[in-house]
Amino acid sequence: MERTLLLVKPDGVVRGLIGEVIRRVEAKGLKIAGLKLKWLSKEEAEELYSVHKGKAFFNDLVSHITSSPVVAMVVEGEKAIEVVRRLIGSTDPKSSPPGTIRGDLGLSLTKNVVHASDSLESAQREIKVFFKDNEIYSYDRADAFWLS
Ligand code: 3AN
Repeated sequence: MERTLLLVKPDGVVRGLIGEVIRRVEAKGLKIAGLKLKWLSKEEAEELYSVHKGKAFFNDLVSHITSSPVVAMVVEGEKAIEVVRRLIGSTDPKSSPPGTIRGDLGLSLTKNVVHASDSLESAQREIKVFFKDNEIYSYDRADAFWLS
């Protein structure tokens, strides 16, 4: 099964949207294999966003993601990376389609409610920023039969 990292960013946390994001992940049928609240250090944030180093918005990104705790989830399922990316929508919430997390819940490009890994390589790197191997669990959803 594929694993991806999904974050509720500081704007989502302080706006009280943690439950709404988790609800959508669960309702979709994906499995939450790891879950924690974590306040990132500047160094951890720079590692998370290392692919954006040097871009004009890098400092804003790091300063936003370190402005409050985030909720980090390891989400597991068939094609989880692609499925979660579709669930969150496109980067700019103003043009993200209705029905997606960003399309339904936000307006700001930097404060765009959630982050999710965009490739297997990013998922593996990003999960390590938040979770030790023994903090990610294997178990079965009771409705697994109906979702496969
Ligand atoms: P996504 O989060 O959809 O994968 P990325 O990886 O291109 O988008 O960008 C990471 C984050 O950087 C976005 N979530 C957004 O907060 C911010 N970002 C991306 N492009 C811009 C931009 N042009 N101006 C400001 N912030 C941006």
